[in-house]
Amino acid sequence: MKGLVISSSRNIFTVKPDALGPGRKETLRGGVETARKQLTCRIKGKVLKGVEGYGKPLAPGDRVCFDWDPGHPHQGLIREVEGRKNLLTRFNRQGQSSQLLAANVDLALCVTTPVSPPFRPRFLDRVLLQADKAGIPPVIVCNKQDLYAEGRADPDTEERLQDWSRIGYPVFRVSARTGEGLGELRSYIARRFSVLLGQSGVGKSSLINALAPDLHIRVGSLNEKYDRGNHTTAMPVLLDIPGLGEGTGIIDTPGMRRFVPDRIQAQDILYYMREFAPLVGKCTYGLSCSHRTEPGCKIREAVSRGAIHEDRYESFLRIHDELAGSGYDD
Ligand SMILES: Nc1nc2c(ncn2[C@@H]2O[C@H](COP(=O)(O)OP(=O)(O)OP(=O)(O)O)[C@@H](O)[C@H]2O)c(=O)[nH]1
Ligand SMILES: [Mg+2]
Ligand SMILES: [Zn+2]
Repeated sequence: MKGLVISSSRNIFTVKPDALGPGRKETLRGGVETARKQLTCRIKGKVLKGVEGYGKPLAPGDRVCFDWDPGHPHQGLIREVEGRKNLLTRFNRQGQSSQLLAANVDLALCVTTPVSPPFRPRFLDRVLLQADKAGIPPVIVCNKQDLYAEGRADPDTEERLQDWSRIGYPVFRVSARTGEGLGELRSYIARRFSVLLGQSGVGKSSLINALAPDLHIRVGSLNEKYDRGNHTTAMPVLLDIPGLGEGTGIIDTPGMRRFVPDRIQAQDILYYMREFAPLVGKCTYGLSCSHRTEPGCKIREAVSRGAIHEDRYESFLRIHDELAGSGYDD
């Protein structure tokens, strides 16, 4: 039997079995009713082939093959994960391992706010880097537009949004509270699988509620409120959103305080920063240029003529230093 991973907590996975065709009801214990439900699954044996080296080996969006668990009635044993189209991860400092956030998605919705929590462009630059590395097209969603009217918004926000847009990222300005801008976002994500990413409190879960008020999912998943500052029990979860068209799904992820890029070597960052990438290797010192003090540096030249925003350059320097110093690259 095959199914879709909805969420994972420790070594327990929630899997939605594929709908069974006519005449195949009996193969799924409990009949067709079970086919629509979510099943609790464990992994057969100790490790899942091909996905060693991760804290939790499966992410929402993974497709798995499973059998019935002889030891646990109505539960499954996962024996295999199907090849992934893509995989979004981040580096977990505490666990010193990759944390899987989402698999097989079409879009990464990177959520930010002009204030409350404070606008943090550097956090977003890290998320954009990771999504581009994973080959998942990122989209920027600036939520809480209603706060502009209150005059509390960080004045840098609009400038950075325009710059991200200039370098090729779609930008949506929305408010989960007033509904502003949600129509466009709704049509953009319809019939696709997206993952929501962002700091705690930017309104990821509120956006899901606003985008799909008619959600028919388990109340537990929808109402589950991730404690800010305490992410021990929080986990990414896939929500089915049939109201936006067949095949629409969103993976809600726990709010993160920091985003440490995963499985990217310091010297490769520039390949995944869109406006830097065409300049790689063009400096006078070629690939050995650190883009800091060397004469004939094309990156710094691009910064001074405005082709690279100063703040993106600053993001590059900081991410580089963090990855170069951490020693976990593989
Ligand atoms: N003013 C305003 N507040 C909003 C908006 N969207 C969400 N909020 C508020 O922001 C707070 C956080 O919203 P959540 O949806 O829980 O944020 P989250 O990103 O899911 O947070 P985590 O689950 O901790 O990662 C709540 O108090 C919301 O009511 C908005 O568009 N405008
Ligand atoms: Mg949330
Ligand atoms: Zn250089």
